[in-house]
Amino acid sequence: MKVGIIMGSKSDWPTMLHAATMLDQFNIAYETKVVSAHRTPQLLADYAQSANERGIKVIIAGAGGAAHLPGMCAAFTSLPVLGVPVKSRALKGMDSLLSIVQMPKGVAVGTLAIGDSGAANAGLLAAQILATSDPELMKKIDAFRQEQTEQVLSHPDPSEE
Ligand code: RP5
Repeated sequence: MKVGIIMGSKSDWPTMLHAATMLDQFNIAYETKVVSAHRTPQLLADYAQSANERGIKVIIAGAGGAAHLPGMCAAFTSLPVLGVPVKSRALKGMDSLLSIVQMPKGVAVGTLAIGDSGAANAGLLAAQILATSDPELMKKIDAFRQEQTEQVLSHPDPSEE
């Protein structure tokens, strides 16, 4: 497994599956697991502290509300941690975003957008990080971007079906 996708609750999965789908697109091996900073703090410590020796290169951590998971995960490992703010019912993910993005200097979390786009881009960014030492993967990412560009350029009229 190259990427670990963790989330605070099973209820985060409909969002976090977009990270998994992106990794599938590039044939990158990953694992998915519910690891809660609040409900299973020891599991979080064990997961993050063992990730490097298990071969994980990047961790994607999604959580909602008082979203401590990405920051606490980053505190337990020097692997890159990408944080996904899950859209919460009460505050629409602004709480999640602010909880994840405002890391104090010295422990880094790369924060993505709220919700599905953020999860998909976390998968993409994880792929890009892995591609810095994998030329074949870099080619796949270049092709993905080229296809996206061509898709836009070949349909310039927004009113067409
Ligand atoms: C967080 O609390 C989770 O990441 C989730 O987004 C939120 C709500 O969790 P559930 O009450 O749905 O389990 O820890």
